[in-house]
Amino acid sequence: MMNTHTNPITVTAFRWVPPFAQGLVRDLRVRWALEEAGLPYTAKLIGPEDQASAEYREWQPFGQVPAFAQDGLELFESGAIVLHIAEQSEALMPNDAAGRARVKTWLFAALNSIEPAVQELTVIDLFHSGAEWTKARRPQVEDRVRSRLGALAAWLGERDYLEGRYTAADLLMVTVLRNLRHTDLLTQVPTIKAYCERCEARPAFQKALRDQLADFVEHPPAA
Ligand SMILES: N[C@@H](CCC(=O)N[C@@H](CS)C(=O)NCC(=O)O)C(=O)O
Repeated sequence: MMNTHTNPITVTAFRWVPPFAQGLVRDLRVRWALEEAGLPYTAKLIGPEDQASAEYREWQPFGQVPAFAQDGLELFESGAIVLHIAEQSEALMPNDAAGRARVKTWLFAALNSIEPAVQELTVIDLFHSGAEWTKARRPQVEDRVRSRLGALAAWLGERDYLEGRYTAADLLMVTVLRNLRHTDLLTQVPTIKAYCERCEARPAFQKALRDQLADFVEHPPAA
């Protein structure tokens, strides 16, 4: 599908985050999608003061990143933004109706069937590491993640991508799975490890990651 937009795209991202979050912040999804689609954009870097402002809440009601703007259209939710971009670019979604519906199915699967389990583990490990309550909860959460990874690996089987060719669904799935980088869970499932590496080797991903990290380097926290 032809891209009919000509006006600049703005995407919000954090000015800086601690190293454990660098390369994981969800504007990466949007940057990656825009790179795949060949759409230039400007990153609007924000901090806590912007997140709390009434102006930003008008754009992103929860004060989070990413948010997207183009031609007076303001969007939030990384999944919705990636879908919006994919709908303009065959690089991210096939043209046929059935193919598009399958991609959307996997977009939701990434965000709704995989991300909740991954995120719960991330919250425990990165934000509450060592807390007493995690000792009972973590093994259950890890089991749930393993079970989801097992099911995903079974689906992938010999496939290179979720739906035959690389699509926005793979983009979202991989950005979700990257949140397990502090564990060995992906390494233990070679099919998924190879799948992530295949997607992350794409020049568009490499560029998006470089650009997110470069912004953090340029805006270190005040000493
Ligand atoms: N469901 C939202 C989640 C956005 C989100 O959690 N963003 C994080 C960065 S990855 C954030 O802004 N955290 C700061 C906060 O919640 O105040 C999306 O996918 O866009």
